[in-house]
Amino acid sequence: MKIGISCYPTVGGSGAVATELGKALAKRGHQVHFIVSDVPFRLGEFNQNIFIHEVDTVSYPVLRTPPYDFSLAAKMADVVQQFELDVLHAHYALPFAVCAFLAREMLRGQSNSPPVKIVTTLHGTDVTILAQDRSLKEVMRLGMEQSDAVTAVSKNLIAETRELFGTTREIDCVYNFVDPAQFHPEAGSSARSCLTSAGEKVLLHVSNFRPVKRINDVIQIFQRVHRQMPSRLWLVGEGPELANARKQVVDSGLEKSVHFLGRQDEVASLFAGADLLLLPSEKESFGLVALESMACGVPVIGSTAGGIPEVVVQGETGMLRPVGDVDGMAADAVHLLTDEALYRRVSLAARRLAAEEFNVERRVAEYEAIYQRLCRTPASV
Ligand code: GMT
Repeated sequence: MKIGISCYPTVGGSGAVATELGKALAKRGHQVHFIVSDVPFRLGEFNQNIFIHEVDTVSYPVLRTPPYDFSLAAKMADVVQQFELDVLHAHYALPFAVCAFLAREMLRGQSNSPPVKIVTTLHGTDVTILAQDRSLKEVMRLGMEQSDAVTAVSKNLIAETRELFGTTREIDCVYNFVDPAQFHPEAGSSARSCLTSAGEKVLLHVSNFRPVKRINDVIQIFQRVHRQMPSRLWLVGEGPELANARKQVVDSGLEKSVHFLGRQDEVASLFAGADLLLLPSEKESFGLVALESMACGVPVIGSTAGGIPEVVVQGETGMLRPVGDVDGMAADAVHLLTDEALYRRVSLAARRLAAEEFNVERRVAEYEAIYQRLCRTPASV
């Protein structure tokens, strides 16, 4: 099949999932066209089935901001027509689903082939944050209604979407996935030997440092653990809460034990070098980082927000507490780090669950089945 993918290419879980999906589809012999503002950050090595189409924007003094969404829709239409795409897959409802709809409208009546099928994947904050704004909500509703299929990355996100939009439309749950050959336990991690001394435990947090990630809680949990055992905290990523986090670390006197590692493209070895992942988020539709961490055999200490309990099995592959319970999360972390047999059991179970239940092959086949189902049915327009 010929599949177009649009996503945020430079940061965040939705871009990572879209890129890994494109790579996996290309390996399975599909022709994949990324229609994006930039080269996706996880693209990696050359694949002859992958094509990148960068969106150019127009600037003109009358325009206060370049109309990126219109340029994207035009580029989508161009690529659909030129390469005769079967499917346009929008990762994140805004703007991608709506731009895909515009592109299909622009091509209406221009060829004898059936209109391109639109698949929209809801990733989380498109529903839980952006759609809280009434005007954006209605634009997003249009994007969903005009999609031939809508998927969401967890059952919890489907429930939230149904409740917020009052819709009963079919939404397929396709969980995020991981490649266990890429994310796996690693003996003698170089990150660990550079950044820690013998006998120290490593707690890791990876995010885009948005308020929903509760970085303040991450540091508070670490502070409590640090009081009880030699340990380090690795903070990976950047975003609006970074400055506050730096201040909190200094105010807590933890500068020597907390490492701000900034944005990293190659996160697998950082996961593999850690003992625990901290994910105390306020909202989290799935928690791709939790899955990647589990695949590396690193248990998750986190909150019960959103879809996290669908990924992290309480007491088996990690430990979860209600949002904000930093004392409980710190106690769980200490418990896991001090009971060797328990840690080994949880770490093995985490690795197994990630590699089996959330294996890239299994989940990509689900997307493939959706594309095939749509392309067999008559067009919805
Ligand atoms: O976590 C973020 O803020 C980034 C966001 C994104 O859209 O890139 O991630 C969302 O999509 C990921 C991939 O499906 C999910 O694993 C994350 O849980 C989800 N983030 C939230 O719901 C906050």
